[in-house]
Amino acid sequence: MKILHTSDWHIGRTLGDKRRYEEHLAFLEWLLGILADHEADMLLVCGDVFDTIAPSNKSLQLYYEFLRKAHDRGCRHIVIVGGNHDAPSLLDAPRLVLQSMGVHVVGGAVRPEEEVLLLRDETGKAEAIVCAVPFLRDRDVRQVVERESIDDKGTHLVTGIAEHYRQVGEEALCLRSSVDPSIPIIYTGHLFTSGGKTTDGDGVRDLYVGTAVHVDASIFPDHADYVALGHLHVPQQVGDSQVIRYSGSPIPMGFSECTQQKEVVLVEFSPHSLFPLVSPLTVPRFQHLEHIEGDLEEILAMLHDLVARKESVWVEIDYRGSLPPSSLREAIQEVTAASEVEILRLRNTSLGVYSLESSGWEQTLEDLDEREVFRRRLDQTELNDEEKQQLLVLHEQVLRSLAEEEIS
Ligand SMILES: [Mn+2]
Repeated sequence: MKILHTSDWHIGRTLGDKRRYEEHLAFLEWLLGILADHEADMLLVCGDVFDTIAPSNKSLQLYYEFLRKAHDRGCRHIVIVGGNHDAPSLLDAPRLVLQSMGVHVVGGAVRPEEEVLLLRDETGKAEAIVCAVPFLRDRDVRQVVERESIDDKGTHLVTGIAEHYRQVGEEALCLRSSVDPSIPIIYTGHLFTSGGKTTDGDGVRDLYVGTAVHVDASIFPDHADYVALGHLHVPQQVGDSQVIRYSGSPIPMGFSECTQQKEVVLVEFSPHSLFPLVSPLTVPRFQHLEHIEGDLEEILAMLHDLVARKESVWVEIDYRGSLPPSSLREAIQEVTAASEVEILRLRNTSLGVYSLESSGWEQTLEDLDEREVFRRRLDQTELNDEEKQQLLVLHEQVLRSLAEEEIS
């Protein structure tokens, strides 16, 4: 049984004013090739299929066409779970139609027994159990308790998530012993496990706002033969375990990920063995992103090198120096004009970057997250520290409830 594990496609993602459909299309075509080359029986997509809850028609088309092609080329089972970026109802809507192509969708949490899928080969023989657990929202896993503090909420949420996995695990074990004790049980998840690596600005939202809600890998049942995770964009195994892994995002979400090697994970179970062979496969780079920083001379030298490569490069520049933006732009344009090098973002690290006030330097809201904007706004008020702190807590609560709200 060969399984490919991937997550965090974020179809529809943009970078600056650049749309990234071509990269996604190239990745999905590549993935079809990999599925065929390895004769994979199953594909697991562990959340954040789309970048937003209301993906464009173009994004939907990429997704559906991929599913159809993967099915046509012999991938028997495709299991898709929702992430925090996905609208569960959007993923779930075509569920019955997709089922006929061996595509199993769990967009949002359902009862534990409904998340446990028994998958059969073409002869009807059971070949694997997949516990298709999506991103778990607060309302999925616990009762709201009146007057609880934010810390309590976090603790209750972690307990709720652990309890959900425990119940799913019980169902799965029970099912395996009644069907065939030699088939693997595979779990999915879209969450942040303690100790996980992230990079700045990789778009990994703090899922459980205002709390230090990171679940421990011990919430995954001991009998799990493989745990396929999504949410973190850096490919990594969790702790010492070879079989609890994040595949990471297949394309860099932003400049902070531009030097990262992107992967999908091949997981192979030989017959009657519950110890899989796990091999990460490198995803090619479909668009060259480059982050450069330095003074004028250094920046221009690096740009010259990039221009000489004669390939499309999207560049983020952090400039250190005192040239006004117009002169800097002019100097840069002299080098990059008529080349395939495009500057998507230009910042001055010694001037104004951390100020919202116009300094002549380009700064977009995209450079900041909502907390940072709010914090800066607070700094401009006459409020005392205690008042600021209270407002920060309230702001966190608002963000948290927004993140939990179902938008259909
Ligand atoms: Mn993601």
